[in-house]
This record gives sequence, C-alpha cells and structure tokens, in this order.
Amino acid sequence: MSHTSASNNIIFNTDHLDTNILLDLYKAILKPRLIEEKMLVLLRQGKISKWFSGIGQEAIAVGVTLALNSEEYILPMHRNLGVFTARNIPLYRLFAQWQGKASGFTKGRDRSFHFGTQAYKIVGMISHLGPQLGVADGIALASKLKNTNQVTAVFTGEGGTSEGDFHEALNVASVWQLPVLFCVENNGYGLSTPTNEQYNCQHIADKGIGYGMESHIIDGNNIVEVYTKVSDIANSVRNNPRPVLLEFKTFRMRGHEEASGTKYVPQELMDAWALKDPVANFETFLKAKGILTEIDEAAIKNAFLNEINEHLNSAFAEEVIVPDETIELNDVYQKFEYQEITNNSEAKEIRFIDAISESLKQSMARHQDLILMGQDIAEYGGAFKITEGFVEQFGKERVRNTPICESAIIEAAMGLSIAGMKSVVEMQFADFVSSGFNPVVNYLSKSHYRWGQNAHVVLRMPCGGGVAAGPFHSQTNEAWFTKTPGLKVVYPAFPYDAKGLLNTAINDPNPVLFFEHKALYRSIRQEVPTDYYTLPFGKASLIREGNDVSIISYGAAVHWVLETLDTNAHIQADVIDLRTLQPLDTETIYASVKKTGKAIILHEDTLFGGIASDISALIMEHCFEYLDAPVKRVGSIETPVPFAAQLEAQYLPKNRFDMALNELIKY
Ligand SMILES: Cc1ncc(C[n+]2csc(CCOP(=O)(O)OP(=O)(O)O)c2C)c(N)n1
Repeated sequence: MSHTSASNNIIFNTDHLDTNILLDLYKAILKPRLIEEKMLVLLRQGKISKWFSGIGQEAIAVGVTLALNSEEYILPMHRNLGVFTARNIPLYRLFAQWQGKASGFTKGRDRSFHFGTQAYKIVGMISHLGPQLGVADGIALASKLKNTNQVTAVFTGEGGTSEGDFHEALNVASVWQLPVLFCVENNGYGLSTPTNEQYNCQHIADKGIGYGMESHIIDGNNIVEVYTKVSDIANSVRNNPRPVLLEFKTFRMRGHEEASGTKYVPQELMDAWALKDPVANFETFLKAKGILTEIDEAAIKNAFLNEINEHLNSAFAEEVIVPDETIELNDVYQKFEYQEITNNSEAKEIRFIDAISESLKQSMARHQDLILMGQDIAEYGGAFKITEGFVEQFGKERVRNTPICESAIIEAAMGLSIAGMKSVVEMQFADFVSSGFNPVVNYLSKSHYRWGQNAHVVLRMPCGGGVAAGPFHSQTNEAWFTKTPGLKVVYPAFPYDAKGLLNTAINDPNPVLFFEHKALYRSIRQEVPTDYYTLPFGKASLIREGNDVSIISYGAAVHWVLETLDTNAHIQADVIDLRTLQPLDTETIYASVKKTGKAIILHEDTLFGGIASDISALIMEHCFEYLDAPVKRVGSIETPVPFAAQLEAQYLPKNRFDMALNELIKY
C-alpha cells in the first residue's frame, strides 16, 4: 500500500512503513506535545520556573530517537523533550527533575534538561551548548574501538553551530571517521538572532563538504521523513562507521524560553510555519488514510493525559530536598578506593621525564581500556618525546595524534569516560589548556556532582618557566583549577613522586590535572623502582626536618627551597613538598606549623589568587595561637611571564626567597 499524500504542507511518504509503525510514530510525537501543553499551563500558574519549548520541532527528537537502538547514546539539547519521552523515561522522574526534587536525575543540583542517565543512554547538555558535540565524538570513538557497530546521535541548534566546539567536533569526527550523527535543528532563531546573522552560507549542511563529511537536509517537521531517512543513514553508519551531518529544517514556534516572547519574529513566518505543524499534519494524514480513527485518537490522548496528571501529582507530592552539606560535598568526586601498590623491584636512577614516560607505558600495559591522546604524540613521540616508541608497542588506535582541537579532545575524553574507558590527554604545553578550558571547568569537573557521571580523564600539563619561553609557553596555571570543585590537581617535584602519582591519577576515576614542570624534565634525577607502583593523593612529603620554620612548596620551587637552604646552613627547616594541591594535605602543614611557629610558602605562580593565599589563610585559621610571626608568601611578580632571561629571572621568585626566608627567621 503506497501512502504518498500531501497534508497541508507536508508530504508523508510511507511506502515502507506499516500501520503499526505509523501509529507508534504518532503516539511518540504526540506525547511530548501534550506534556508541553501541560507545562505551559503550569508555568502560567507559577508552578514551574523556566521552560524551553520544543513545540513544532518534536518530529526531529522523536524521529531520531526511534531510528536508533536503545543501546545507542543520544546527546540532546534543551528543546528535545521527545528524546526523553521516546526513551520511555517515567514521567514523574522528568517532572521531579524540573521541580528540583530527589527522584529527578540531579538531586536538585541542576535544572531542566541538564542531566544524563546511563540507564536510558542519554547524555544531557551543559548550558554551553557546543561541548555536547565533542562528547559525542568520545562516545563514538569508544564504540569504534570496541567494534560495537553503534551510532551516537548528538543535537545542536543552528546557533550552537557558530561555536568553536562545533567546528572542532566535526573536524575530529571526520579525521577519525567516528560514527556520529550530528543533528542540527535549524529553527530559524538563536534566541533573537535570525540565521542570516548567525552564519553566512545557504545551508548548514553545506558545511559538511569543508569537513569531508557526508551531509543531508531533512524536513524537520515531517516525522516520517525524519524517521525513515535517519534509520537508513544510521544503518549505513553502523556498517560503515563515519560521521554524517544532518540539517533538519524546522521552526521555533514559541519564544527562546517562555519569558522572552517572539516579538522579533515576523508574523507571516509564524503563520507559514504554523501550517507545517508536525503533530497536527501527521494526525490529519493518518485520519485521512483511515489509520487513526476518532475513537483511537481520543483514547490515546486520554491515556497520555491521565499518565501526565498522575505522574505530575506524584512529583508535586514529593517532599522538597532537605539540604545536607555532607551529602553535597561527598558527591563532588566519585569515590576512589586508592590501592597502594608497592614493589621490591630494583631501582634505577632516571630523569623526571623518564619517570612520566615509564608511568604511561606501564599504565598502558596494565589498562587495556586506556587511550592516550595529544598533538604529535604518536610517531613523533610528543613535543617532549615522552611517548616515543609507544605507537610500536600499543598501536595507533590507543596512541592517538589529535588535530589542534583542545576543546573537542577534552570533550572526547569525557565521552570515552561515559562509554566506560579512560584516557590521558597531553596538553602540548599547559598554557594551551585555555583553548579547552570550558570542558575542563564546566563538563569534567561538574558531571559527577550533577548526575553521578565520572570523568576518568588525566590531563597532562607540561608547565612552568625558567626556560626562556615567554608568556605562552611558561605559565604554571594550577590555580585556574584548584579553584574548581570536582577537579584533582597533582604537581610533583621528583621523579619517584611523578611516576607513582601519575599511576594513581590514571587509576583515579575523577578528572586529574597532572602538572609536570618542564625545567625538571631533564635536570632532576632520582632512584626510581623500575616496576609499577602507586602513591596516594593528599599526602605531602616532609623532605627535610627542622624546628625553625615550615617551608611549604611544590613543583620546581621545591628545588629552589633546597638550593636556598644549602646556602643557609643556620636555618633548620621543615620542608613540605605538597605533591598534590587538590586534595591538599592540611594535616601535615598544620602539624609542622604548630611545631615551628613560622611558615613561609613559596610557589612559582603569581601571588594574588595563587594557592599560597589559601594555605596562608588556612594556617591563620587553624594555627593562629601557635604562630610567632605572620605567614609569608613568596611568588612571581604580577606580570605575564617575560621572555628575556634577565626579565624572567626578575619575574620568578627564586631570587627573592632567600631574603624573605631570612627576614622571617629574624622576626
Ligand atoms: C556559550 C553560550 N553562549 C550563550 C548562551 C546563551 N544561549 C542559550 S541558548 C541560546 C540560543 C541557542 O540557539 P540555537 O543553538 O539555535 O538553539 P535554539 O535555542 O534555537 O534551539 C543562547 C544564545 C549559552 N547558553 N552558552
């Protein structure tokens, strides 16, 4: 039976679909519409807060979701209620989520569609829109590496395609031939911005050619077209993994969110698109074909309305969350049962850089699901040659050269974690993490707290000055991250610590920023066990003991402390090498300060807002009665890191430390 028919403005070609599928599509597209209509009433009654309407766009979310298998991940956006309903999430959980109740998905910690759920293979957005696209790359990479023959679908509006994340994610997906369906819902406006102020080409699908990527334009108001075309494309991608760019033409029939209105949208545009309503047109079509009777329609709608009301009642009846600080704090990080691994293997004197390399190599051998990613890390061995020879040993699938796409690669690392794998990402220089800053501080750091999803990712950060490399290859930017709950920050000073702590970082399921000072790479040597071992986070090392003063430091600055003490034999100091900054070993600091009565903190970072400020404040708060002098901080001067050697020497605190220490001793 051929069902090609025009209904108002939409042609439904149902040649290959039987009646049951058509009715399933109808029910699936109707449900989010009925829920939204109810939400709009509740909004007017002041019973819910913000609402981002997807009315008029339901065919896309629903059609794409039904075209995928339930085991395949979908990464929806703020207008994609249809993804959630088509995956059959119990409605009370959605309602509870929107009301900030405990049986939602984020325990009241995030709003609207900002959540994911592994049970339904849905990964919700963060507000920044674009990062979803790179996360999809990571999930797809995992499925490609595991040969699961699955596709991943990710959504964005046309506004979101202007973000760098879009470009990076499509580029990476194409270079790596990842099975991702990039679904662009082109609904005419990004908040109030029309498409001609958003991009300057005819169709977003045209951009596919620039990425070497197949693309299609699909009528986003036609549920049959969306479902059949996406089903065909998804099948083809499962057999032949590759990314595909899909542009769905549609229209946003309501305001960006309900409070923002639609005054800036010409009425004739609204009227024209109202004629293309995806639900009403499909309903009319099905009735005209005798597939849907009036009686069936009433029964279906009644059943949905009853379900909505029943589930709403239980969400409204649920108690509000009673805040408990301990519960909140305990959910920031995934629990990590640290396993102490020691060995009696022979020790060899190696350089700092060799210790990092050994750790990576032994961890790669230990964890088959560990992937290394970074610019030039494969055959070339990385900017510092740390991964030289790794490709021969572990293959190019696991030792991955990346395009210069810090955001997309960090997002892809998040995606790998969602798909149950782990990764180490090498920043070529720690300075360049700023190009991937958003996913670190907003995606990786907050996911566990928001919806219980860990980010099993280590970012390796070759950092620091003293190498005459100027403002963009010398920074020590740990304070950008110690400020952000959800991240761990490790900063070793010695080869032994570097190896053991990097091994632990790779075992830890939380996001870890691992700082490696470049000036230490080839200058610091130490006896290090040749076999694999771990060291715990949050344990400083007391590398010298004395009663005069507590010197607290980390990274290259620890070596400046030791050099200074070598020329000041009259000073007997406790020297505390923090080793990890988050978690911070405050116990060791307090015990030492209570013993010596004096504390000085030296770090390479500039002082204002650096971690020395916090350590100083903590000492004041916890050890005030024991102090014989004000706590001293010594750091770099408040300028960018200068290039010329004599300027850099003035910038760095190394030469000022001696005087500051002696002043404190004399106080
Ligand atoms: C990085 C970032 N910039 C700005 C915003 C504010 N904002 C939220 S949604 C939106 C419009 C998005 O337009 P589009 O991607 O076309 O999706 P639509 O809302 O039309 O579905 C804007 C500007 C944001 N959330 N994140």
